[in-house]
Amino acid sequence: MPPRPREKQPLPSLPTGPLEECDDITTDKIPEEFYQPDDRPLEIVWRNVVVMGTIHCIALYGLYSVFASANLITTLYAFVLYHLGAFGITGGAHRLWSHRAYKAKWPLKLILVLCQTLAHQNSVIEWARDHRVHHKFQETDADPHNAKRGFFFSHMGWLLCRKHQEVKEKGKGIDMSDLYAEPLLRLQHKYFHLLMPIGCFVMPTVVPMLFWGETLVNAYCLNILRYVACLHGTWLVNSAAHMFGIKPYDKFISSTENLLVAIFAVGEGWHNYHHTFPWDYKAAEFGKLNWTLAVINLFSKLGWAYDLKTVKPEMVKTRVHRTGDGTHEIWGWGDKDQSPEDYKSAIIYNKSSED
Ligand code: ST9
Ligand code: ZN
Ligand code: ZN
Repeated sequence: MPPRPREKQPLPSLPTGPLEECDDITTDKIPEEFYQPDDRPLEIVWRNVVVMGTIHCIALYGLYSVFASANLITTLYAFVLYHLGAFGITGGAHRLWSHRAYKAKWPLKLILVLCQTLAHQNSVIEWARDHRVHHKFQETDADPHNAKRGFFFSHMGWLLCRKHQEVKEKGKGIDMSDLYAEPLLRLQHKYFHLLMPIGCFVMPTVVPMLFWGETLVNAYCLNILRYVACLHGTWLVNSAAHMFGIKPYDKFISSTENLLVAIFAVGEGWHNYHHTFPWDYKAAEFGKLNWTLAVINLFSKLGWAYDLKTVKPEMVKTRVHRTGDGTHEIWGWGDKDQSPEDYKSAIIYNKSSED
């Protein structure tokens, strides 16, 4: 459907006066009052609504089966697959391929592509394209899951309707040549419609039936439960971690530090840091609750992950000081987390005799 022309509302006049007076304005962010949400009706894709509705019903039955009839080993197996799929998303589609935050040798790339296929969140190339667009145009109409359009839209609603024309227009400008240059990713992208059903649905269902005699219904429903749970774990990063939590690194963006999301999303809940320093392979300042980081570090010991990029602590501190909301753990003189070295080495001008 061709995009309908949109009636433009007059923009509020720009604030005048010296820059210091406009303390909510940074040069690279759109101030709240200048953002005009697109209020055109969404074009719902009913096929996706039906598919998502159906798999959610099956997942609920799977949850019931966990307690009613499934082998304990099938539940443990689903738990392991959740984490493998999650690693394919976080370590692969996200930190390696969307952000190039580290480099990987081919055996690790192969593992990551297999795990990412197990998680079925589209091919790596499609996932990374949407994600790069999200970072570059966050909180605008060009952001595929723009959090300004509400919790449900940013969580899963965006997958149930056609994308905004701006996503496609602005997305064209995103360089994806590095990913198209990788034969493994081209292969996965080209044959995704064959690889995905086998990798995400058939294989995970067949294994419990063949190896420990699980019933087809239990094996299938628990696998769908694992798949749906992993989707929600990921979607929470787009919704909850763009709405609830503190902003120690940049108070001008919507993304937040969210501990619960970090748990479900195996280390991806430190989203205010991540949007501030997207090239950091830790996707967080610290290693707390960061299962993905632990696994990448393990592969780094093997030599399969290398060129791990991170941010100098001084640079983080400078940024915290410039744009943070004041909740950073090292915020403030005398903070319990301020290191004794920092305390001792600080330069204090016009020092009083009080401390
Ligand atoms: C899923 C993805 O769930 C979840 C991603 C979440 C990301 C989270 C990130 C958070 C940080 C990382 C945290 C990880 C945590 C992990 C924790 C794990 C526990 N740029 O898409 P189409 C153009 S997927 C440029 O059909 P429609 C392009 O020309 C779930 N251009 O748009 C394209 O053609 P082609 C399973 C773009 O028609 C054409 O438009 N999958 C861009 O509006 C058409 O593209 C599903 O459910 C762009 N960004 O349809 C499938 N985008 O591709 C759902 C598009 O040939 N998807 N173009 O080049 C769909 O059915 C459709 O995409 C649609 C939109 C209906 C949503
Ligand atoms: Zn985000
Ligand atoms: Zn990212």
